Amino acid sequence: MSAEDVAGRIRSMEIRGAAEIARRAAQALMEEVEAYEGDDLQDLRQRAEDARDVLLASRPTAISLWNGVQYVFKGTAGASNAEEYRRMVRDNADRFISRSRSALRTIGRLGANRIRDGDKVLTHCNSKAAIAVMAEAWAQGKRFEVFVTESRPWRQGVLTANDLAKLDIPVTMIVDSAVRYVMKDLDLVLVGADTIASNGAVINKIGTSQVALAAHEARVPFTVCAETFKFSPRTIYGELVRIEERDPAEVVKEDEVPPQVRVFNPVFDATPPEYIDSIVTEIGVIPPYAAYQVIVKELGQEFMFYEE
Ligand code: RUB
Repeated sequence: MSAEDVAGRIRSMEIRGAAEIARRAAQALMEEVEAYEGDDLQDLRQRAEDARDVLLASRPTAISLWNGVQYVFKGTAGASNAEEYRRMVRDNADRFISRSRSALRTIGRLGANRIRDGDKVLTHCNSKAAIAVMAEAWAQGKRFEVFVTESRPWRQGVLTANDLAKLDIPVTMIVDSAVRYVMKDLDLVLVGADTIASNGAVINKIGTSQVALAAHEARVPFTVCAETFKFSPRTIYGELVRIEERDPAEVVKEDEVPPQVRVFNPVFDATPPEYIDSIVTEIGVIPPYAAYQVIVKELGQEFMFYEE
């Protein structure tokens, strides 16, 4: 599939979720360079960089996409011919995809320790990392139930409810505004992340920060499940995370309200670190305040350059 096709599918939400968009972008870059039959390095480089720009523009908030793309281009500046460049992109993309899959398995194992028999867990939106944790705990024989928010306007909660029901995990769906009402009866909140800033703030599906606020009030641990490639090196440079706004028609159909009604549809929000109990990553369960160290130590030098 061309990068243009993949970017279109990311924009239309056919491909969604922070880790998945990063993996599919890496795959698309690999396919772009493989489809190039010539042997002109400059030409190939231009083709790959154009593909990169199209992919990066497809969804602005998730740093996973940017980190994944950076990973694919690692070392390619030193390629001396088209074949070497092609091989580097292919190897990097393969490595990124397999590392991201293995990170998900590790997060599942580490996060499962946080779930106890009889727990009532709440999750918001549809995060493969949060689901990996619940799937692993269930596979270990723990018995618990999960409250799933609807996650308006795209209703990713329906996907999550289906994912969990397939594993036989008992699920109760609620509307987003019922979160505070049920929170007093819950034991744990598990969510994913699109981006984690250097100060430990977590950017995830709109409404996540309200869930965190309700959890904080009710003293329910609020746990984020996220691979290290969700941490943002760009925030170390003081850059603010850009929150994507989508089409108002996702919230209300055009004929439902008169044209003078403005509809605001932000897709993500930021949960401050003080409401976050822990972040489950593939390198361990860490406090949100360790985000800076993760960025510097784990993402390493290769991510520490920055150019727009
Ligand atoms: C998805 C969302 C998910 C994160 C993490 O939003 O907010 O919680 O992307 O997902 P959208 P994962 O549906 O708008 O992409 O753990 O699968 O990477």
